[in-house]
Amino acid sequence: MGKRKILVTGAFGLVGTDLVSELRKKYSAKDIVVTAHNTIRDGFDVIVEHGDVTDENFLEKIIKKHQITDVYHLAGLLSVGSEKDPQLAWRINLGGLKTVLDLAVKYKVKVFWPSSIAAFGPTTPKENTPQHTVLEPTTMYGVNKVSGELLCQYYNLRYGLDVRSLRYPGLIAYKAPPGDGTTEYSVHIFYAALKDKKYTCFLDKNSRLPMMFIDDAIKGTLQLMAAPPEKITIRTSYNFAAINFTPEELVAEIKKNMPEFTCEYKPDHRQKIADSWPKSLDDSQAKKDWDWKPEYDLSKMTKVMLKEVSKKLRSGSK
Ligand code: AKB
Repeated sequence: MGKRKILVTGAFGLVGTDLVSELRKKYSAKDIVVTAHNTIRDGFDVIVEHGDVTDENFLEKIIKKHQITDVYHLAGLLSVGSEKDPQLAWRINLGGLKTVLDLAVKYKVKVFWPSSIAAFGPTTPKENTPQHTVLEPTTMYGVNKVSGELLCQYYNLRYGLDVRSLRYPGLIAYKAPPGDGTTEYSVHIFYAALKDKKYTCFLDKNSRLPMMFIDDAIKGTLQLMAAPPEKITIRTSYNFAAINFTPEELVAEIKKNMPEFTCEYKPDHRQKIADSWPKSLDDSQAKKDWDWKPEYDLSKMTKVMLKEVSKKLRSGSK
């Protein structure tokens, strides 16, 4: 494998922020390019290109200029944001992906694109959801994810494109603020616990969902991208799992460290989205193909989140 030049879109989001820090341990600052919307401030010691990632000319210019070999295409709207504006979600989530895939074929670039547990729907088996199963999501975000997965597989079959994907569960991270998603209650809760000692949860206390600490997610993403192509047997998107818990279980874990913390539950429109998703996933294919193994359980993740979010709040950053 020759010298790699990496492009990350959506680099300022929850996944992108941690991914770029981890990539920086392996690659020099001049070998990583991130795209940023014009309004976003620069925050990394890597090359920042300002522009709109759905603009094909902009992306093509960057890929050519920096001779990009690998793209992590993370830019997109999450589940709640997509329900607010389904037309925009289609344009960004699907239109953006199609543009990246077309350019990747043209310039022989390797692609990572995140799918999500949102690809599943109410008719999918909820427990230990298999890799190959019913995909009938009822959210625009989920429709984008299933369409995107099929598009990735098609580009691999039709054009031989090396595109790889993971069905991310709810991701819990502290470096970047949470986006407009459903599983994001599990990030907001830490800020509220440390600032106000109380939180009002927008999901029911018994809503069990698949979740993962960000360090595991980044480790798995880089492992998948580093695996030899012959090991990749799934070109739609791999089931990817670590832990699963309910809001009530997370609250109990936070209370072990902060007994004064209280939480009340006021489920809103986001409950319907959560109810349409699985409770746990079978990720044996990822384990078999590229040795996937998570490290963080609920207790370890909670301790790190409390420590790091508290440090962040003390330092005054958001
Ligand atoms: C969301 O809740 O929208 C995301 C996801 C599970 O893809 N965190």
